Amino acid sequence: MSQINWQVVKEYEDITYKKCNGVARIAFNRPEVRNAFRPKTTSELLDALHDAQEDTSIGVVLLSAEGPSPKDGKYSFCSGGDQRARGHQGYVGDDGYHRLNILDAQRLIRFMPKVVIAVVPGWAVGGGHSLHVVCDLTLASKEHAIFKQTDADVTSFDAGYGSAYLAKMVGQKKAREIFFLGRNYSAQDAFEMGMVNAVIPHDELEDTAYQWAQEILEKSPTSIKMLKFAMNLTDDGMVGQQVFAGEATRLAYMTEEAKEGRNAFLEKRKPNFRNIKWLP
Ligand code: S0N
Repeated sequence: MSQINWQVVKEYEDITYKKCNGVARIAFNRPEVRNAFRPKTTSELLDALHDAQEDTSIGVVLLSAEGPSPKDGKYSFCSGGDQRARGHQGYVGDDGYHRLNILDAQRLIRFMPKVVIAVVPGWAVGGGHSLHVVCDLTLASKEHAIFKQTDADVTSFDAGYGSAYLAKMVGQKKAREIFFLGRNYSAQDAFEMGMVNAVIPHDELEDTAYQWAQEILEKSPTSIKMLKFAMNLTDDGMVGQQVFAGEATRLAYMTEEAKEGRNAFLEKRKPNFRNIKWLP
């Protein structure tokens, strides 16, 4: 029995959202369709991710899933875009418009100055596979996790992080195999390929993820976020530089010279930086 005292943050229809002791847990909650996401699911996911980003008490986000399915008892993380919500041009929201908002969620996970851990209790398929790829770490159920790419079966493909970043992670040949053949891979296979950090007995998965989060929370927040952004930078081009540089600017704001620059402007005088050392 888990000792984690999760507190519900907000009630949603397609996800659950809880917090405990510096950790936010966001979980897909459509297990009857293997936790496929429709535009509503993604909007709710974005709302919760924004909240976790803004909450200064939160350092780690667990992206997980409820389950098992009431229909057949199978576990899933996420099976990607809900094929029933697909219209002529893509995934259609309640308002009738087609949305690509899963990509907003991917970017938020990628650029969030906090650690996001994919906690994979079962199927991670299609866009669900891509979500685990974009998370900082992945922990997978030894018994139930299955990784699979069906994008080329349903002509709904992630030609962004889900494929290109996967290739950086597991190598070009393996990534092409995963996408071109669409086979099932166990947690152990995924671990050996380098896309899963640890294979965990199913009953211990959530507690282990929480424990990993607590270990991360012992570290210096500035170090963790600068390291995350540094590791993203080379793959993210100018946007990666922008995100990293934003944090450098934040650190610069905390210096004496930043105070002098601001004060001089407000006091309508020339700034005096002559006392500031030009450090070697
Ligand atoms: C997950 C799979 C392999 C599980 O197989 P299993 O265990 O045999 O279960 P099933 O009997 O197939 O499924 C149980 C019930 O769940 C429904 N269901 C499962 N997945 C989906 C789904 N994705 N959408 C809707 N329903 C789903 C089944 O229909 C079944 O229902 P009942 O009981 O009523 O019959 C297997 O289910 C599977 O292969 N699922 C489909 C996986 C898939 O192809 N996903 C889409 C892949 N593409 C994306 O996700 C693209 C994402 C995307 O949105 C995107 C990406 C990049 C750029 C832009 C976008 C964008 O468009 O926004």
